[in-house]
Amino acid sequence: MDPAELLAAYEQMAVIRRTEKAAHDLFLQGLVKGTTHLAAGHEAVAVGASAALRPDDYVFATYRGHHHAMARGATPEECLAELMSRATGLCQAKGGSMHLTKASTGMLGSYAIVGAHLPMAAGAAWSARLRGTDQIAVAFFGDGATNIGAFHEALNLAAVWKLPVLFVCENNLYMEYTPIADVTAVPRPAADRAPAYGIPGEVVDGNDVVAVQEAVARLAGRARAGDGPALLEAETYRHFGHSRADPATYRPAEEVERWLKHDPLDLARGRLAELGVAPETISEADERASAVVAKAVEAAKAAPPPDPREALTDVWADGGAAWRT
Ligand SMILES: Cc1ncc(C[n+]2csc(CCOP(=O)(O)OP(=O)(O)O)c2C)c(N)n1
Ligand SMILES: [Mg+2]
Repeated sequence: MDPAELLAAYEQMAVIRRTEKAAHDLFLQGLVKGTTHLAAGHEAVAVGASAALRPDDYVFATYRGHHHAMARGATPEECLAELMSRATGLCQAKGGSMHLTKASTGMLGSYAIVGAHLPMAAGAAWSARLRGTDQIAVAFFGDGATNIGAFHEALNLAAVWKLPVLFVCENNLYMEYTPIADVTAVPRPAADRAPAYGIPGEVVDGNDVVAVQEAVARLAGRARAGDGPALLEAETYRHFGHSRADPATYRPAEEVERWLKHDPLDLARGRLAELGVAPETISEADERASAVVAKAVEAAKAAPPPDPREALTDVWADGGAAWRT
């Protein structure tokens, strides 16, 4: 990334960080309907990958997907309004935190069933190949998904059919409250499984936006050229608990401290300084990010609830209700 690209990536991560903090605060104020799974700490995976993708590529995420939605063009205001069940929400309040979707920018959804979207991403990649485009699909998922059947089924078929799909694991060391290492037979829950399917498996520092961008660009290039899928394991850590108001006390204090010192925003600031970007320029990006999110919070709070008469619109592709009978 050149300095301008890295600064833009930094600002996008700063916006996501502040949006997640706002979502946490709004949840504690009782203004968020349903649960939230915040991605503060995971920003570099979404922003780095997005910087390496084309606008027409497809992205699939999990219930921990706010960062992916925003990296793929959803605004903080749309996301916060969705969390708060407002008419102006990204999915007009029909999705909520766990289902952020923006099909117009290739963000083909956030999925609450662990592992469910990996076969779907393979399907999207297959459709791209049938249609003769050179789009690729990317599925982001947690370390816990690597012990789910759908993960193995998707990898196998994607490898057999050489589909243009990337599987990107956000390994944050925990599946809910269980350390992934306690329930997995290999040290690298994702990358170590890749040889079983004959595809490349790589590990990347998921908190380093430049490293993620470079790895995804390389693996996306392979997939686009017809060389098939790959599996990337991005090491990262969540700053909040698993969901809602989980204080995450099951994580050792030294581990938390170590990872907080390896913060994606700090790393990007260090890289910007190495490239000669002035501290004031970085502060201005932070100020813009704060202003955008503060405005988004106020706009989402002020937005009206959805009209009950629209409860059944946009829930089926043709808008009809024939499927219900
Ligand atoms: C098939 C399935 N089983 C169980 C659950 C309950 N569940 C929700 S999140 C989660 C942990 C997943 O951990 P991981 O894949 O590491 O993702 P992370 O939350 O760390 O991002 C579980 C078990 C679920 N949603 N789907
Ligand atoms: Mg996890």
